[in-house]
Amino acid sequence: MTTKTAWITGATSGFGAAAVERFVAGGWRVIASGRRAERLQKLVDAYGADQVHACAFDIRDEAALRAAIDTLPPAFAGIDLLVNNAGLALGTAPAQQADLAQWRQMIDTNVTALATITHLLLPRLIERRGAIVNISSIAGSYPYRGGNVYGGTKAFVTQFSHNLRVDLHGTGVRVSSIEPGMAETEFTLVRTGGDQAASDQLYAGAHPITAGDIAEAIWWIANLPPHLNINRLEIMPTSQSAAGLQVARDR
Ligand code: NDP
Ligand code: 8X3
Repeated sequence: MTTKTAWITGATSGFGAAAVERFVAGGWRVIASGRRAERLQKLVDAYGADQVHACAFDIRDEAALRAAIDTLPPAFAGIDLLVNNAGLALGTAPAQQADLAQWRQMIDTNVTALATITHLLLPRLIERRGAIVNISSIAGSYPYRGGNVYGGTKAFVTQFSHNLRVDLHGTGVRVSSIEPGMAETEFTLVRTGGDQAASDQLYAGAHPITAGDIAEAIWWIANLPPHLNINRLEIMPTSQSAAGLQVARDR
């Protein structure tokens, strides 16, 4: 059996780092990308340069992305799977008090960069009859206070996934959207600007999804028989459920 290659974005922590570990354990080669070069280097040190190729760059930087693609070592140049995982939420303020720069960063990362890397890798994915797994979120389906632009970016990811499937009809390329609920990673630390206490408090006693749970879901989707496509997979911790509409009343 030929060794398969996955490009996992956002490989320096959380879901992405766990996915690198899962795919390497399963015998795949992995291109691991993210901004924090030292964390990527640790993956190369742990698993070896034959199995992990590190690409340290900001995914919003199109020139850096193109250079990373153009300089892939030959063994990593054919791509069977793109895991579009790099992303973030910034802030929890309601729209009327939110920071416009944070909105732009979320759009640039979660939407523009995700679409750009997908576009640039499509020829290679079509050549290999490969797969795309996009990491969306329940925030794209269920509105909540302070979810404003973050939820909007994830609604894009979900619908982009469905539309990609239609355009790729007949190519053999599979496209999936995974929509996790509350998961304990560095996500809340990033969202709150480094507030570890807020992050700990959010997850305390909630038995949230783990990064390993999502890595396992990505692995399962990617290794299904070629005639099966998971269109969307919504996963919540048992402790989380959707609740409600609100009513503002005259006083
Ligand atoms: P983490 O913060 O642990 O990981 C986010 C990853 O994205 C990091 O590896 C980070 O790498 C990378 N990233 C962020 N911005 C950039 C950038 N500009 N360029 C390159 N890489 C970038 O969070 P999660 O693992 O939880 O998040 C992974 C995905 O899952 C995100 O898309 C998130 O929206 C989504 N998600 C998370 C949920 C949760 O509750 N945790 C639930 C549903 C979806 P680096 O900083 O090194 O660049
Ligand atoms: C992360 C899940 O509910 O915190 O996408 O927005 S949530």
